[in-house]
Amino acid sequence: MTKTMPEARQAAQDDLSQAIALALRHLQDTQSPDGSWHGDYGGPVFLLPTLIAATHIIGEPFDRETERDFVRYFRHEQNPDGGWPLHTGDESYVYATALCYVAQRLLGVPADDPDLQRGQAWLLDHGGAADVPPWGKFLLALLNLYDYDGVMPVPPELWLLPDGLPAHPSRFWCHSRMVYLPMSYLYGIRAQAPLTPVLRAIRGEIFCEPFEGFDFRATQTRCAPGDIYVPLSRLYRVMNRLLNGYEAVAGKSLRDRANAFVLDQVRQEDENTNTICIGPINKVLNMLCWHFAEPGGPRVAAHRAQLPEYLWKGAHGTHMQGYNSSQLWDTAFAVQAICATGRVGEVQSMADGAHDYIERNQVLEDTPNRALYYRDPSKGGWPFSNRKHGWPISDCTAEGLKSAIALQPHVEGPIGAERLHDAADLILGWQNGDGGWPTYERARTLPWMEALNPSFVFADIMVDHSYVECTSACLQALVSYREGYADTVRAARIEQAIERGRAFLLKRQRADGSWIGSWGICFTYGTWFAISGLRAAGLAADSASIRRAAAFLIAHQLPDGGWGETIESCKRGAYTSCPDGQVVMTSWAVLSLLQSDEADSAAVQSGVRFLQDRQKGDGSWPDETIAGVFNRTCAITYDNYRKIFGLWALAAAEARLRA
Ligand code: LAN
Repeated sequence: MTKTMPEARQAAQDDLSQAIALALRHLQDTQSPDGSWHGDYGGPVFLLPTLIAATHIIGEPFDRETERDFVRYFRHEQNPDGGWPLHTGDESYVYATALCYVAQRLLGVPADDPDLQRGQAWLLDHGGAADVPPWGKFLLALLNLYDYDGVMPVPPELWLLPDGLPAHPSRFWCHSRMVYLPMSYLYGIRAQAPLTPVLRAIRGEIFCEPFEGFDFRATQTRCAPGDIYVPLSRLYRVMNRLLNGYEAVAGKSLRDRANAFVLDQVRQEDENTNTICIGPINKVLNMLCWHFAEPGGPRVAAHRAQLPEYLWKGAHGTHMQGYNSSQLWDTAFAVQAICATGRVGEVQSMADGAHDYIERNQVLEDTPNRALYYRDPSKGGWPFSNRKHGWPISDCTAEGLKSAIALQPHVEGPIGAERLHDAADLILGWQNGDGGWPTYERARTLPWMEALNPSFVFADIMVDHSYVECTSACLQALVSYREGYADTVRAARIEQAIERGRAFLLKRQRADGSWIGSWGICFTYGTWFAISGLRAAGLAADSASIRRAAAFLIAHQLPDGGWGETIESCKRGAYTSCPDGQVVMTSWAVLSLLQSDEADSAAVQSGVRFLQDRQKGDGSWPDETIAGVFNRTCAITYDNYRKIFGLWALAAAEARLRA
């Protein structure tokens, strides 16, 4: 007997409702005791070798079992061609191959191990250590596997220049600044591990030429062609010549003063972050600074004790993560997904736990003497991971604020209004001159400073530009804050900020209707943020901009009903489909279309069907392609995204049916 139309609709709604209940249960089952969702934040392969090099240099390696698990990870990441990728699943890079090879040798894997031999063959085929990009050469120099003559100069004296100069290091994007900081100290003192038999042996394994007598100076600006995404600019080459000239005549007393200045900055970063540091690289380099400045001292011990914070034991071995965690970020999205189901009362303890986490991890104070240490205000902000880490971020603050507000009616003892005001004020203060929002700090210099990017491998690392995602998140947060909490003065400021933010988003829309994302892959991510921001800022579902965006998404739907993009989208700046739909990207597309006048279209229905079909019996979704990215070239795993965005998209679809 065939079902009547209303019956069929009812059955479909029941199915959807069942899928949501399962996804909610799965979310509940995977919540950590602290109320957050804690998942793997791995992906970049070049990080673990840095950590292994550093623990080797300070003479405090990990226990044997962990070390074996590091090796297991390296084996898993090795490509069939013998090399290692920049991030899981990528092509082989000279950068990663040299570092992963060396790290395994330091872990005790013998040179005649067949996998290492394949790695070595690939490396030597592609230029060997002399073609490693600059950050890799720097690490090799620390290990005494490279001569400092072959390292592009990073003199600490640059910190002593007038800080009004556009190229003063204090004006760099905070991640580059905080890497450059310890690097300049280590470079300034030419820090180097003592030569041991294993290091001497490695010297003979990673070069195409004999180490002794090699012309290191000539290799400073060399980089394997396959590793290059951003070629070194002419400006940098000129500056590099000047810096080499300076190094030849640098006087001791100025160097000592500069080193002392830098070390004090390093100390403050350690104290501000409870020795976690802003990211994985400066964490390891700061530790090395103390190893050379105060060997065996308490600061080295404090750093060493915090290292495991960055490790993740996964199914294929233990690796280093891109941040100390993504807990706040994931938890804020989880809260919004839960609220979208309209069933908070059914999962009260989960909501209470998540609220606790968000409450306990808002930053409540500015950092001490912040102007001396080039820090902006922090009070009221939310970090990406936790309060201990302490660096607030614009969109993390925005998602923190949105989720705190969403939970206000549902929890006992919600976050007080004063703290919400602080968050809103911080967000208002972060807006850039172009109307968009940066990641951590208002832009401190001009976009052309990207010409001083020395990395070859990553793009957009010198300036905290305005981003579509950050702008959208901040707009949405300001709108929801204004509705319930803003006084008239703040409301007027918010009105203006929204006006400018909205204009920024509209200006960034591409001719094809899409927005490119910078921190997720890629157009589905950027477009979801932009549509959500514009709708919050008052644009109608049937406005020309949103219609064009919806048409773009519909044009890229795959035959299986889903959406899926690869990191090539980010690298090429052009939509690059996966063969099959992916749960996370499909969720972003569905969430976008539901805010457009295509909300009831067949495209949405088949997208939702795709999500339901992919869901497993326990409410989870299977592992799939990496969804996160940074600096255009490096993918990063957001382990919790499937369960959060899968649930959110289903919940939003159900709300639409009910409406
Ligand atoms: C992150 C992680 C979080 C991410 C979001 C909040 C998701 C984003 O919306 C804004 C940018 C931000 C804060 C971000 C920037 C770049 C980071 C810090 C990372 C992707 C984590 C690791 C990466 C960092 C630069 C890795 C170290 C490598 C270097 C090139 C220095």
